[in-house]
Amino acid sequence: MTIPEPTGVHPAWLPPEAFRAIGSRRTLVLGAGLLVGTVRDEVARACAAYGGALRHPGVTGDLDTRETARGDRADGAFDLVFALSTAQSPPDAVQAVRERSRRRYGDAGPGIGDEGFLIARHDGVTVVLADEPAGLLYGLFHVVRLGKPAFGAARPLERHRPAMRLRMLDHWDNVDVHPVMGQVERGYAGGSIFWRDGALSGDLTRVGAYGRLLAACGVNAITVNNVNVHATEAHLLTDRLGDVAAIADRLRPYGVRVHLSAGFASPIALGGLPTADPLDEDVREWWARTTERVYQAIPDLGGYVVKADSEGQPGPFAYGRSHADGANVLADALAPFGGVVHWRAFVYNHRQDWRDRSVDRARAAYDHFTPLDGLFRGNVILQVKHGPIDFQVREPSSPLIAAMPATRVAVELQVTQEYTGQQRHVCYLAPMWSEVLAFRPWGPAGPDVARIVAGAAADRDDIGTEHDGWTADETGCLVGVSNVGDDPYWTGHPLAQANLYAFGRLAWAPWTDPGAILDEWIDLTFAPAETGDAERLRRTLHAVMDGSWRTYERYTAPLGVGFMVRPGHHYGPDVDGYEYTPWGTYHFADRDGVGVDRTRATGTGFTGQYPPPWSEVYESLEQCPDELLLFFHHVPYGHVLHSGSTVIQHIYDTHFAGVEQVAETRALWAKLAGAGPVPPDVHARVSELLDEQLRCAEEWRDQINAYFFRKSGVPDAHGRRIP
Ligand code: GCV
Repeated sequence: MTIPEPTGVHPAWLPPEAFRAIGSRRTLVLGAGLLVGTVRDEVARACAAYGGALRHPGVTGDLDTRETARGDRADGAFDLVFALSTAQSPPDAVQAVRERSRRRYGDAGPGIGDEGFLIARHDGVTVVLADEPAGLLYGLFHVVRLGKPAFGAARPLERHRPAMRLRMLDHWDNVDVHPVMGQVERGYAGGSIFWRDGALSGDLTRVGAYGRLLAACGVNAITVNNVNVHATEAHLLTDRLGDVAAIADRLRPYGVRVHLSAGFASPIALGGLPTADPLDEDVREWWARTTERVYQAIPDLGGYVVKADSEGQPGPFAYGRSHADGANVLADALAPFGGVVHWRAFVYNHRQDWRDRSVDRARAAYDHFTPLDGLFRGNVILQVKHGPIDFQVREPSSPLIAAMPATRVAVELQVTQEYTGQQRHVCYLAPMWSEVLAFRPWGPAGPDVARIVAGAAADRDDIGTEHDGWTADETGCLVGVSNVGDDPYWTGHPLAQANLYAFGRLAWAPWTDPGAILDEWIDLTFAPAETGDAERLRRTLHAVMDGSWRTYERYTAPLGVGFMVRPGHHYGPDVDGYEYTPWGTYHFADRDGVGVDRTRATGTGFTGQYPPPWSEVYESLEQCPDELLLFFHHVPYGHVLHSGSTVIQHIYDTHFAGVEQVAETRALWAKLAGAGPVPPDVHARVSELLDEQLRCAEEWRDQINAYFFRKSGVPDAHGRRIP
């Protein structure tokens, strides 16, 4: 197969140079199947560019016709072998690696799983061994990431398996251009790569290239439409199913399965039934029949994603039914085909009375779902946003994650930067996600969020004992809302590509250091040669990106209070924009103080949703971490933080500092102009965006500082100008 490439599109982390190390070597591929074919085609392409040789004997033992022209050279010794563990008469190096694996893992085998692989270097041959074709594909991209060192001195045996079974990106893409939300809801990278103006995109080459990028960072599932399912999009389940099948065809060679966002009221909207009551026999029958047809068209569909009773989407509440009733009817329809329902826990009252201080949006998901623990079918995955509110720059972990022991739980992250600068600001999110995944709801002795989600709580003792991580129970799922569009750089801001890459890598191995992920991304994307320039590039990109999430936090809403964004589009500051609205996102600033009292003693009682020690830590004004103080407590402006500063002075200081850091970032980036591995177009695009980031950061600084100065009357201790 010739791998089609979109034109005029940035190659992201797979430029041809990233394949140099593989492409100049002699490679043997052993095995059959669609994904083995993909491995072969990738190697063939690399060999064509860099002069290496490939051999892929066909299953019958004949040489495959797609062997490279120089395949004869590959007839003898190989530098690199990709082999399925069932391969007959493999070269000695493969036998030796198998033997090593037997000694290490015992006769029962290494437990590679259907996506894992072993890698070792023996006698000058790098061997990648997998039980299933998907493992070889992930092994290939691992070798790409390693580059030249994959072929250096002997490599010890390593076993790599994903922590999460499902590593999934949700696209909030609309088929029709929505009058308010556009082609992609909360999309900051142009239009959709799937849909354009009410129809399937005319050229799906881009979708194939996307699948390739996803496989290279470990993502294996996507949804193709928005969780807000509008009228046209509802039809993807029935008469527009062919469009979904066409997308699935493009992604299948890269091991990426497609899921569909389904509207809960589809039996009415599409089936002409008078009700969508999940306990109604006709409704059950409709879902069963419809799902059967879906699987006839797309036998490997992953399943459905459902947003119900949330922000105007229909749901089971209309019929007096529970969310378990609602999810289970879809789960039953999907079960015969091995499909899953991702049921979103983002359920809250978006029409609350702002005067009513007893209602707390942070409480909603836990209050709705914990009574249902144990009532969901085994193929329901409750998809929980990582924080209790809505992807703010700083939130505590959602207490629901730890409160559903008898339910499969997925955590949802937001790769699209709705509240973190909308891909106009540099904001490398991996450090935030690492914190989210490393949070231990039961304190230091208990499992962290990554393990709870991976279903690996039981074997937590082996963490870190092997560099290949821990064993999950094959049900785990991490979801990210995609930041991709039809923009030439995929993500609008070229540096936002790193967030997409990091999402996949953290879903595969949540323990990975965000700085190390950034290094991988830099080396692949810019494929810098080993020169002084490369070192400078790495240093600069780390200086620009490592701390960018914290910088963004400094110049926006302070101390975990959240929002303060302009309602509607959510870009830029508007301190009181949501204060007197029905959305449940308030900061309660007055002349004396600011913050939301969520304590059990005097507030909404939200702190009680956490197990100890956090229920106590968050309840206590003394113990609550500074960065979440205003999420949990309403305090006077003079309240002294652990840092020694007062709340009001902290607000001033961080807002001045945040803007200075953006200015420094811009100056650092400017120095990369005209030299080194950053192409001029990328440099220019990032420079323009940094100008905008600085403008916007100054606006945030001035509005926040002026607002709190006017409310409190407390001057800045350093006498800086506050407008
Ligand atoms: C898809 C936030 C966003 C909405 C989004 C919603 C959700 O409220 O602003 O655009 O809707 O989250 O996650 O469902």
